[in-house]
Amino acid sequence: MSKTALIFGVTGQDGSYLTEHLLGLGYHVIGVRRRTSVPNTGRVDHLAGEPLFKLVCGDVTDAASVSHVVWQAWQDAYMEWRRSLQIRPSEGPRLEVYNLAAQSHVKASFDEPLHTTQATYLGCLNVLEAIRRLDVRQEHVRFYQASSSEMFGAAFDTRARVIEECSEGAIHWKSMSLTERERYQDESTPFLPCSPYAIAKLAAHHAVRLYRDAYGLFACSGILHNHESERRGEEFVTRKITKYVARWARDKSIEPLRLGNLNASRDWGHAEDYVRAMHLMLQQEKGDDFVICTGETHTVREFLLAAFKAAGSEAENVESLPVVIDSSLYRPSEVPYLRGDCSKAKRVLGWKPEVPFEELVRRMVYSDMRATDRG
Ligand code: NAP
Ligand code: G4F
Repeated sequence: MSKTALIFGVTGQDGSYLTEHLLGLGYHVIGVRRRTSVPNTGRVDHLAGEPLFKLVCGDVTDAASVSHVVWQAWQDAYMEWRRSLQIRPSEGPRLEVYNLAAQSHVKASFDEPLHTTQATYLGCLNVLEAIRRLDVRQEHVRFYQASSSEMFGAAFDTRARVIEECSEGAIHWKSMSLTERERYQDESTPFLPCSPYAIAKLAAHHAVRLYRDAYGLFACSGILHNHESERRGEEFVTRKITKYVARWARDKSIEPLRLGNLNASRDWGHAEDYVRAMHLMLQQEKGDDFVICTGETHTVREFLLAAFKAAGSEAENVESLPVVIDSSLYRPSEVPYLRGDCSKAKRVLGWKPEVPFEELVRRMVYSDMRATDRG
């Protein structure tokens, strides 16, 4: 079958990996980038010469531009299908729409709650509406929404207990008295969002379910736990750490690294693994929601130690590292503990993560070391 993909958020970490994955599968890929005063295409510039890839301009907060881009992509998918009919019979045109666009930084969402809501919730609604108004049968247009484990927030309201135990000293989340049900987040875990970003993502998540139930759209939400990579934005904690460690490995006299809460625990996987899951969700018989994760959790402190270790440090605790705690980097409200259970994705999609924690950290540190050496 001839397939065309439209990716909102193509210039981001996941957008670039998803584009590579889909091109590898023979898709025509249309990437939507927003107009910026300086270039924002660094993560996809290497794909510029690909015959099956093109970039178009659009902004998810602008309903007119979204509906034009979606309509044009559907025309492209239709024409592509007509052309492919001369070569092989086909069931019909197929357009897959991936909405990865968002203001994705949690701390920034406390400073820009309205902008975050517009990009992260209304952006998704604009795409859903544009698809609904195409008025084509659901097997022809399929939709993926980038939902987030951040929506779980303080699921089961573990927050108060975590904060209490933490303030008493060196108690790590993993030794917390979590019940078995609280230990992992899966598709049935309640949501208790703790940031404007998480609230916007949850609103979008519910909109996807509504459009699936009310209008019969083929729509999926991937509830993805944190995933990082060599292309991760530099303001997220993992990349901030690996970038610093790479510089420190070359010059031990640099200013110390300033970080916020080291006790938060995250389920960190590699983005390349997670984009495979996005694609698999749209190949099923019906739209559904899936948690995507590794099932392991590590504190920021553990990530920090692993990153320094990858650069040759033998430090066993953070106190002997060049790190200072900066309270201005704490969030007004924090998600203390994330650890997913992706049994459903394993069973239904046949998906599993390939990159373990230590390898993820090593890959990021080595990549930043190479970049540091290049200057
Ligand atoms: P990212 O690197 O921050 O990429 C976000 C993308 O959205 C960028 O291409 C950005 O464009 C684009 N964008 C922002 N506002 C836009 C607008 N108004 N119109 C059009 N495009 C806009 O994020 P990511 O890590 O790749 O994550 C992809 C998606 O998954 C996001 O929705 C994120 O919230 C969600 N998610 C991420 C994780 C994770 O751990 N990475 C986990 C769960 C969910 P610019 O390049 O111009 O800024
Ligand atoms: O790297 P982070 O900013 O990621 P966060 O907040 O978990 O959000 C990421 O994952 C979500 C999925 O769960 C996505 F939906 C979202 O788009 C994004 O990709 O922070 C991770 C942890 C937090 O607990 C934070 O308080 O690290 C802690 N932290 C400590 N010092 C810091 C810092 N975070 C940042 N960004 N910068 C620091 O200096």
